[in-house]
Amino acid sequence: MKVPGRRRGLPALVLALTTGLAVLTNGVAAPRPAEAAATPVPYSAVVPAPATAVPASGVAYQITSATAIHTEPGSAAAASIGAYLAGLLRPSTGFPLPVGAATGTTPSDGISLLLSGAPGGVGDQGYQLDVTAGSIVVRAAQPAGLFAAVQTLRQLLPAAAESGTAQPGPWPVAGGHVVDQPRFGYRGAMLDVARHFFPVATVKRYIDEIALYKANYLHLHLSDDQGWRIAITSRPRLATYGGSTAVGGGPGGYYTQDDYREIVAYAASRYITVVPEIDMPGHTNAALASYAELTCDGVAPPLYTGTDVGFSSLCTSKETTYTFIDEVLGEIAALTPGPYLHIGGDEAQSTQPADYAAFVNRVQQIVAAHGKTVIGWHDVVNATPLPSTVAQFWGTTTRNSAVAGAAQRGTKVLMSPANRAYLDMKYNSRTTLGQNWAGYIDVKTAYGWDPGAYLSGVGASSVLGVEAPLWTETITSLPDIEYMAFPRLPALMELGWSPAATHDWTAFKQRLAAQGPRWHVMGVNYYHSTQLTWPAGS
Ligand code: NGO
Repeated sequence: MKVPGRRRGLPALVLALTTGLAVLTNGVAAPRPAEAAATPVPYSAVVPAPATAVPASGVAYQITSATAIHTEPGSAAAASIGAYLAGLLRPSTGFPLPVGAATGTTPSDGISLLLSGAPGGVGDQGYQLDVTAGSIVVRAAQPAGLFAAVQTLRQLLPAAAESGTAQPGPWPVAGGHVVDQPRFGYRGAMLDVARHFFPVATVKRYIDEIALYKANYLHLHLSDDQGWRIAITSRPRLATYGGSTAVGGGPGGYYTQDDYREIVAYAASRYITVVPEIDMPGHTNAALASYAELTCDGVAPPLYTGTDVGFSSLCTSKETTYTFIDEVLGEIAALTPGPYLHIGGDEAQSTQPADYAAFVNRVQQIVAAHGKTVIGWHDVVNATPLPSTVAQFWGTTTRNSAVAGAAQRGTKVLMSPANRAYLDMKYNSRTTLGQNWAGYIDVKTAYGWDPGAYLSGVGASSVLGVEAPLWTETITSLPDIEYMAFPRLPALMELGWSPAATHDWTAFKQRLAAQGPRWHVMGVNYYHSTQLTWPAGS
């Protein structure tokens, strides 16, 4: 498939920076004002918008060859976040940026990442950031807060800081005081690796990209009609046969358990928790094709490479089905440190409603027995959700009485309205990738809703957070993924992180467009939405 948009190589950019030229969107080099690189990025350019940020005008900290990174003494987590920050900045700055344990509680130089002295309100994921001419000091209650602060700090540096090769600098960070914490605890991205399979390296790159916008969950849609993508020791044919194809008939693929562990560990190093999904009882043709005993008539269907939905079902009346689910979910639970197992549950059109409810209720018990919490697509509210079960809303209306009723009874809702949050929807009629069954979603539509007040009868206290799903019927490569996720994913992560009071399209579209030069330097193949005014270098 042809890759839409452009993907400009780094050499052109390096040349532009070293010659004092900026590359415009049409590829023509234009003079870069001498002072531009020295002007610090304002706090108003950070995505997601911090809860509070008070700039100190005229003050800046300069990262120089003398800058050291000091981390909380005795904290291996803080030390590795320090190493991560140094690893990000060493290639572009060329500075040594040594990382060591902080010596006092009131640092007077360098960049400090401390787990003491944060205001109580920052919680488990928030942080305080103070930038003066002499130092940068981050304080958080938990390492996740330090990691979030590092993402803010990255965005306060010139875009060239993201380069993999040495750049001239300078490297100012605007002075100011930030106290920041998320509105919702769960901010996720979903990648469908079933319709098309993506190698570990692609998933890692996507993890790095979503981390920059403070996502803290990665939901992997690991099975569907067209492919089973994780090796299960007790049922090897799921991966070797069920994983052998993809939409359109390509070769498919699957993660070994070591691959999956590698993804989980990499995500954890970015403070992202993996949520594995095994979709059931529908969306199961790949499993049924692999093991005939999972069908009611005992006949395995052929592998499927089309894009229809709703035709397959595990046999809900057979005990062997539940033995299978127990074995599969048991292995996945053992590989997954995070709290959630996603059981799908969507579009079970080939299962009778009563059978569906009984099935979901039983699978909830299996998941609980493996010590995990269920997430299901919101169809699961048609069963009897356990108090802990999370319903992921994927509808296209702002009214859903079954979901609202469940929320009133205590069910938490994860918001992924398909006409706002689905990254596989086309931007407009000219977008070559993606689908349009839920409508077109340009950035303004992706940003223009309030997760805490969107669904009638589902108030903010019932909302666990926001997730941006990317289904991959038409998506086959990393550039495709990037093109659909950027710039919409940062918009959705801002809805999940930033206080409702910051919601303002006019201000948002400026800070979002300010990310363009950063994506350019990072080599992200993003969509240049005409709803934004992209700055030079985007
Ligand atoms: C639906 C369907 C998926 C499709 C997706 C495409 C859900 C939850 N089930 O979303 O199987 O891939 O739309 O947009």
